[in-house]
Amino acid sequence: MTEAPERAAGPPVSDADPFAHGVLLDPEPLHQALRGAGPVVYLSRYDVHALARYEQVHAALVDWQHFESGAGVGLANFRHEKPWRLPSLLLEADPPRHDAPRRALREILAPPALRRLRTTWHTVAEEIVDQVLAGGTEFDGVTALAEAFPLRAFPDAVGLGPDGRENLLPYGNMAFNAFGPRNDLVQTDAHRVAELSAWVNAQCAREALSKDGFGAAIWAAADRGDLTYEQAPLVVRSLLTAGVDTTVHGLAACLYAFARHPDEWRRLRQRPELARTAFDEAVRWQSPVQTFFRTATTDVAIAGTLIPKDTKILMFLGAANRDPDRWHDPDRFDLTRDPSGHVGFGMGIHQCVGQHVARLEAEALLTALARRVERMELTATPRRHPNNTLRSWTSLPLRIRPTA
Ligand code: 8QM
Repeated sequence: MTEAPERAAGPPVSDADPFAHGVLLDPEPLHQALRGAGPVVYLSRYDVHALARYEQVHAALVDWQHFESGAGVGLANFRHEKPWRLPSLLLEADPPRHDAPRRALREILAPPALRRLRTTWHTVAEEIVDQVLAGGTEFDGVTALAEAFPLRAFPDAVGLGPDGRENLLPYGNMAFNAFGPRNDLVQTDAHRVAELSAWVNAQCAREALSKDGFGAAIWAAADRGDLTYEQAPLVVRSLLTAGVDTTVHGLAACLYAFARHPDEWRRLRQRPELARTAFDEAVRWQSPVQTFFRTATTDVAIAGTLIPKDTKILMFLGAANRDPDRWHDPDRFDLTRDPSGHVGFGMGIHQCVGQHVARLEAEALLTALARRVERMELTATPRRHPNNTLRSWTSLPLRIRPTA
């Protein structure tokens, strides 16, 4: 009896480096090659199996029983390597330990809990847009809008004090690099790990937080016994790690999309209620979080390829979000499509718990812009910033035409 040929041959092998600067800055060519090579590709450089097609990425995301998060969702396997910080109780945990923190945070960030933020954030967004337009019609969309708005709205909503907020983006950049290999991007920030971690950890204490924010709500969940007092500060830390850079680069993706697609901006201006769909379509199209790993809990087959127990699987969310077998004309930013089902927020039990917060931020900023801006265009090539996980930007040089 001979083995089935595909089994004997094993999966296609690639020596590509998904974390090389060139690939991080322009990932689509690699994504296309990996999707084309097969449902599973072995990446020899990192000794991991990779998934780039929607079907397999989706299947791995929803199967937490075979693909665990507790061994870390980066390249490092926490069963063999010491993590750079205490593991997250949400992202880097599996049921049953994952469930109480998840339930507590889900309630705190659910749409009903966000209702009182809506008016505040629409006002903040209008102030920021007015202020930017008062300064002229040419500006950098990253600093003036994509960073400025969430950096004002979100830390206030968490209840952070006024000092040290400039540490949030560098901390996030470091944390998202840490999911990748220990390459030059990780080395560059190595001298700031202790300082930035100390600042973030200090902000998670009850005394550091206002009485009425998400942070206080997390501590109140501990008072009710929904969380332990040991868990509360780590759940606050999740907000500070996951809640800033992701939104900044999601909003930057929106600005980039609309600057490149003036017809879609016209459509949004006619129907501002499309703002949330526009944000999800931008998240699909750009995938601010590009990749995450899982670890096989047992020997498990994916599309006929054996993934050995305790080895890492790399999921290309960005590639799945542009898989032509799932999406019509996937490279097109298109407000008439239904982007739901994209895996830019993940899928399954770990799917982004802050997605309603992110959508509310996007809705506030995009509707404020839609009211004041008739057209936006790029005046120079936008610049991306390489990060091992995030598709991030340093500048989007924009020129806008204000409404009459
Ligand atoms: C990524 O610390 C955390 O809990 C955490 C960090 C990063 C993320 C999620 C959670 C997905 C945005």
